[in-house]
Amino acid sequence: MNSYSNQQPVVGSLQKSPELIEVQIDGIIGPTHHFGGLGVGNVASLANQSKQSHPRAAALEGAAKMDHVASLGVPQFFLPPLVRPNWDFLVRCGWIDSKQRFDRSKQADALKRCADELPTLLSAAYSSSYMWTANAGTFCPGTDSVDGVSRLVLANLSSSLHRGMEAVERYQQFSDLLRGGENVQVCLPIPAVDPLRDEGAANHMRFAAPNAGQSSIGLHVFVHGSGTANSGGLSFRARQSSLASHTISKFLRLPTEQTIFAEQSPKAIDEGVFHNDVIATSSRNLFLYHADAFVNGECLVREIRTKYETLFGEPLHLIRVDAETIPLHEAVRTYLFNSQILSLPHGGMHLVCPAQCEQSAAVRELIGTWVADARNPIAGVSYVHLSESMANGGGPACLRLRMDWPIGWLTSRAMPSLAKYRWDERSSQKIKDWIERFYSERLVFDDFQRIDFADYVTLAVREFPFQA
Ligand code: SUG
Repeated sequence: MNSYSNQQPVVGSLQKSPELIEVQIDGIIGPTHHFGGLGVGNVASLANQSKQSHPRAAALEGAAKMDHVASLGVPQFFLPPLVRPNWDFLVRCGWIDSKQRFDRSKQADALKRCADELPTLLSAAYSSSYMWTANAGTFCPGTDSVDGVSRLVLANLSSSLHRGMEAVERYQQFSDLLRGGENVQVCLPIPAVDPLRDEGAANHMRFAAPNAGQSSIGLHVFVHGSGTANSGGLSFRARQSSLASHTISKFLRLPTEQTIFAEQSPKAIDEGVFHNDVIATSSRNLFLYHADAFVNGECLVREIRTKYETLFGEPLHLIRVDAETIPLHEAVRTYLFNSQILSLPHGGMHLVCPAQCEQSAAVRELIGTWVADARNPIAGVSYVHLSESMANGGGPACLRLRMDWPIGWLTSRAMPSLAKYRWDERSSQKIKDWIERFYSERLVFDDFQRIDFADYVTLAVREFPFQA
């Protein structure tokens, strides 16, 4: 076994692709979407624990966001929901014997006992957290890696009880999505152990030249939390470890001059910044960040700027938001930095912000100044309602994995699954019909202990119109 035993066979020949296109891949919000209070350091999830959820409205909100992004001319894809409850998880936690896992009366008994005795585990087994696809993994196009191979490394999500189970199923889905792709590997997560806890693209930013045709390389910034617990007696634990970020950068075969590591401010983590994408974001030549996001923030920004200008010979647009303008807690409440920055096909960038940003006068005005300022690439803004996902700490950018694909993939006949998972008018309508048919309007924790409910939500996912 060599040191890259996690590596999958390379498909196709080694060839650098000259041009990349940014695509968005959203996870469909599942029929068991609920408020389990499971999000580590996630203040919205903790505050809304046990409230009644609205799975149908949640899934339709997610679908409306995809409709909107696709209508802007941006390539939009989706991933099917996963089957929940996750019986493998319940077997491994000892609630049902593996030989009896298909026995309905044993299942019914397991659900009831787990609900009574360790409800948190049952909530995790039913979680729809796979919907936040930004945490699925970290992608690097072959244009950036020293061996010219594009890689997606799935995230182990080992900080969270309910999220650590997503990776294997997501690995299968991404392998299907990218099947036949030239020179690409979908890779299993790095080991799911505490020192290697990895949260995927939510803690990663890729900077690039302003126009895709100019230069295809990228500058990668990996963001991690502090080593152990937060300093100063603070309460939330960092989800991404430094060792995981370094391991992923090596796995992706990135050259040192295209890699930067940054540390999240413990104070920000403690105010609910459980992922970097809650407080900073980027796209190509734009860096949008809160002044209190990082340890030694100004030093980091200088490093990013210097490396960027050396690599691309172009200025980097920096937009810094100070605490006096938007305090950390307001940034977290409105999820301003979790807006999606889209590069539109005819030029310019467009922000897709949570409706909470529009409802805050200070944030709305600030966004207005960015749009009006012709010196930065932001040309427009729209606001989307994601009330159910937001109540679990998931904004527009959490719901999607952004990937810079070689442009040829979009028309490649060798990649049949891309058409299957493309979000267009036809798939959108079929999926919305399926949501209307199967999703309940309201859901509370007690539903989880009913075997007929478990059967029903399992059937719903099996009837999803676009299966792998
Ligand atoms: O991991 N919420 C998710 C939200 C993920 C947001 N993603 C990004 N920032 N990219 C999380 O904390 C809450 C589930 C619950 O409480 O039931 C949850 O998992």
